[in-house]
Amino acid sequence: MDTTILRNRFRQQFGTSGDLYFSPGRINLIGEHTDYNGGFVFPGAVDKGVAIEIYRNGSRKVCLLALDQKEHPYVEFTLDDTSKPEEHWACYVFGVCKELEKHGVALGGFNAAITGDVPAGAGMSSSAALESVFAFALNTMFADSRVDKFELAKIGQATEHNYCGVKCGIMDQFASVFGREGCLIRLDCRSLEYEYFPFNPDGYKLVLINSMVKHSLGNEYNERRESCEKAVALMNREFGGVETLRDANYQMLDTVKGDLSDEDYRRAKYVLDEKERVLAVCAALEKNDYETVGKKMYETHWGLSRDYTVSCPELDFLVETAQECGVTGSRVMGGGFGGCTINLVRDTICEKFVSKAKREYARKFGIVPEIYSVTIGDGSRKLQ
Ligand code: GAF
Repeated sequence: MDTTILRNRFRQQFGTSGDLYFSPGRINLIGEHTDYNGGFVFPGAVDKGVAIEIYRNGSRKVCLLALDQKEHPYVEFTLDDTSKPEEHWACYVFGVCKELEKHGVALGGFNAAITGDVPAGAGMSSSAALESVFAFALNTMFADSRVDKFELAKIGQATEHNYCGVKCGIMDQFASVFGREGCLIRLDCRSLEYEYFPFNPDGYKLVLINSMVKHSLGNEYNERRESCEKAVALMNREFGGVETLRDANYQMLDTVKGDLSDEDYRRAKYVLDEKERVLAVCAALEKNDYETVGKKMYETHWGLSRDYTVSCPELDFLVETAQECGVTGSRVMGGGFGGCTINLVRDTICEKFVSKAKREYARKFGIVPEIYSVTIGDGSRKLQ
């Protein structure tokens, strides 16, 4: 990312220069809404993210300038404030400060300027990138990097839970902190064991299509999580040992079906289905069998659309268009309710698919979707 503007604006605003840090957004090949259910996910960091310039100011004040915010781009709070700022974007930084302090980090005040190139609301985790970049930078500056990377990811997640109203899982922050160039991360969200998985599918590309329907996770996301928790509580009462849907199976779920609403049952069933799909994708990737990977991606999409109900007509249309074009795999990516589809596309049909998707989508919805070809990059880091 070119940081020239960031540097200039920082100097203009604060009259000094500081250090630069970067954290990326993420993609996820498969394993959606499995993270808070103790399951597996398959994310990777991208080459787009959030960059900050930051400088200790020797006071207790935090002064933030968000270059990409049109309204209220400048916010100040102090480290002693107990209520969060009014500007939603600043709550992410406030939350990270509070969560780092809970980890015993003695923060001092700082000035920071923020910019990014992850499209907001596209399902690529711009918020996790923002949390991670501050967690990483402040840990470096005020704690000599004493807080380990697992805790940094959890600090981002706790920020979402406690200051931003989203009861998210760990996937996004984990991918942002732990990303590695050219690799997907197979992450077990129960144990946090993870493995880097070189991903360079010969003859295929990963392409994101942004429906431009802005997703914002909140109540609807939290409701999905509650549905899963209801099913877990019932199965645990009946069978014991069911802490998350990871511990459940179809037979258990069917036993408690009568006590669940149809909606809750279908959501829990989607998670069990997705659990199996992720394992199937792992096996297929070992054999470079991308056709099976793609088939599972489509299954995930229709599960998310029909059972988990986190899709929308625009995303369904993009996936149907992919299917018509013979794209290997396509599905909504991330929390849903808008944002991008992720597409596994053979090189030979990529151009044709992209231009058809753009044309047909614009014709039907009157919006031209943005296209991003995916480059898998490194996680949180200090820039030189
Ligand atoms: C969002 C959340 F932040 C993640 O934790 C995850 O649940 C994802 O939606 C769905 O897989 O990105």
